[in-house]
Amino acid sequence: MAVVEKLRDRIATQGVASAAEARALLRQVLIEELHPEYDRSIRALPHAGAPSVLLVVGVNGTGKTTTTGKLARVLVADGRRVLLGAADTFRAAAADQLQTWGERVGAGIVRGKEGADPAAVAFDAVAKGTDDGVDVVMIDTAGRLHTKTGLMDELDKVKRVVEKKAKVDEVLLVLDATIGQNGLSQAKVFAEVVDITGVVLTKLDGTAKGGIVYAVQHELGVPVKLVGLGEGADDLAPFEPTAFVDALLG
Ligand SMILES: Nc1nc2c(ncn2[C@@H]2O[C@H](COP(=O)(O)OP(=O)(O)O)[C@@H](O)[C@H]2O)c(=O)[nH]1
Ligand SMILES: [Mg+2]
Repeated sequence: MAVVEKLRDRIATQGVASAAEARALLRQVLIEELHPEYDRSIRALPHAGAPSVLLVVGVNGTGKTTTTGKLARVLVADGRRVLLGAADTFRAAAADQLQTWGERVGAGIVRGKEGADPAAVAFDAVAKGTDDGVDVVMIDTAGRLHTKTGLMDELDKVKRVVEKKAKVDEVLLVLDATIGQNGLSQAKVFAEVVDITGVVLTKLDGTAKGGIVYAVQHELGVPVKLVGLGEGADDLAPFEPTAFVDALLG
């Protein structure tokens, strides 16, 4: 609606004479509505005596662990020392999956026993990262579709406990682009629990066009920072509004 209203306004005031001109205006408005001016950098620079801490949150299956692995790879390639924290302790397989990513991209891992307290594992990871002098600690969290209250308590606790040790620089919410508008309600629930600093929109390599970007940025007031374009280690890219709109318009 915001896009259509703005476009209608522009067309009326600018005396558009052809379909091509209207299309060019549509492109312009679509790009503007994505807020190209937002800061989309990932805050992953260490502080004096402490690593930067990134928390990765979202519903199960959206791509949190995969995104954690891919982003760790980008940071390692950038020359940073990265430690992963496996705070998804509900299934041993979840920590195994993260460990495999760590081995693949050259990042260490801290994991607990199956069923361990996620907040304790997150704390241990940040403590070890601080002792070892790493640059970045990335915490992969569990995201079961459980009750909102349970989710609130757990995530909130993870963040609070970590903050006893170091500042949390980024809370990245991972959303699956293929689930459309459902992503918006998920995003709202998470935003009530923790202050989201950026969104990662995954599975944009599928049939999804990712129109949810507009609603999510508008509702949360935080930028989509990264997009997932496949299951491979290199399939993560910065979100670029102009390129996104050009792909959208075909
Ligand atoms: N096609 C595609 N698949 C992805 C992407 N990101 C994650 N996946 C896949 O989605 C599934 C769930 O990912 P996972 O990281 O385990 O999700 P988590 O439960 O949120 O940790 C896996 O099969 C991933 O390979 C993406 O950007 N594109
Ligand atoms: Mg996972």
